[in-house]
Amino acid sequence: MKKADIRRIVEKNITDVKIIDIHTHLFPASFGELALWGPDELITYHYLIAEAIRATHINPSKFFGMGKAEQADFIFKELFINRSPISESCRGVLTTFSTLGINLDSMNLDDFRKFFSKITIKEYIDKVFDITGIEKVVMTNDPFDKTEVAYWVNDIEIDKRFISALRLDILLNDYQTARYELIKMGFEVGRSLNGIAKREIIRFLKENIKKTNAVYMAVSLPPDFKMPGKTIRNTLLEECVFEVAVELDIPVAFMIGVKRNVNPDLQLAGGSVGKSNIESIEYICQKYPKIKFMTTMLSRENQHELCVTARKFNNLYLFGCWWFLNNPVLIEEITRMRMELLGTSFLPQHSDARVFDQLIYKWKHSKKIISKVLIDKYEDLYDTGWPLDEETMKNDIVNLFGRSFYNFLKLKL
Ligand code: HDL
Ligand code: ZN
Repeated sequence: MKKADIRRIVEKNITDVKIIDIHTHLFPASFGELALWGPDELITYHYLIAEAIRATHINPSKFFGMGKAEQADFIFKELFINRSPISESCRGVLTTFSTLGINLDSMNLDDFRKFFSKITIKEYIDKVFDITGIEKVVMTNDPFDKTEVAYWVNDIEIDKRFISALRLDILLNDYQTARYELIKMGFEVGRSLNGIAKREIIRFLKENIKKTNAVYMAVSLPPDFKMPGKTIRNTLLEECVFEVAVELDIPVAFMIGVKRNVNPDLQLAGGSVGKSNIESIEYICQKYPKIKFMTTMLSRENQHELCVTARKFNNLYLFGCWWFLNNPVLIEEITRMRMELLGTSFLPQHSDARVFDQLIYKWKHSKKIISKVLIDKYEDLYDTGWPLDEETMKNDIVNLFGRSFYNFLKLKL
């Protein structure tokens, strides 16, 4: 192989690779109003709401008083017409439209809406999976979300491309609310978190994992999350969640560093980021060697120490450039750091998509950056004289876009 072949081989294999997207907020078409798609959902993504309110100083309650189409018209005019749509979230919308073959010349949102009026959601989901090469998406399934739970009750048919993950934010971050709901669901969880309550919570976890066929349990945690320590959350984690993780050999995903409602006026767009405590990760990996911990942290400042920690514990699996890190400059920096410290034993990206259309731009943008990093790393490798070959490179790329998720977590999907 010549050094000049590396670019072509990497670009071809990254273009063709089948993707497993291990963290999204997507639902199959059978979940009705929960399955979001189309230009108005795409343009009113909470990232763009935050940018539009910042740019225009519109009163948030005035903005949220508008209907969905009116909000989309407002954002489109303010961020895509009156200003250069140069932010990553704006650029993403345009990447999606142009990848779908929509001509942007008119920059007329009603024109763009016409494209979507001719296609059903099922046809569109097939089209998006086809364009992106995504094989599976992992959902975020909240057992306390009444709207979602209603869909699970009547034995709904689940599109095989959608895999479940049990999201435990309410249980672990708002136990009083969870306890109240658990009692209504028929679980015996009294005032104190005693033996009976813990057994009932374990039953709740196992029943929901079984019902949804969840492949991991996940929780997002604030920057002040600390283990060890005598808190309700830590007791629930160590004496319920981790018990189930060991018994069912199911991974636990920690997503650490989110400050919810820093500006509540922005609703879902009001969350922010804080540097978190890496010693807590060291503690859980050390104390629970049988549990596989998938971890992503939201603060850029945590990334290097997280990579080093992953070198210390082979039950720690890093994934994605989450949320405020899902920008080209940080995806490149973090992917380089991980590859140089961990080889290929991590998952560079997940989409976090809430709207189907986002899969198109989030993956197109990330593939371009991961490709650039890989070409650079392979060229460095080539210079050592190591006999690089196309098969090995292809295998690395298949791993980096999802197979390592299966292998590391021994998932038989
Ligand atoms: O907690 C999470 O899973 C985050 O991804 C939030 O859903 C956040 O609002 C988001 O969509 N980030 O991309
Ligand atoms: Zn998410």
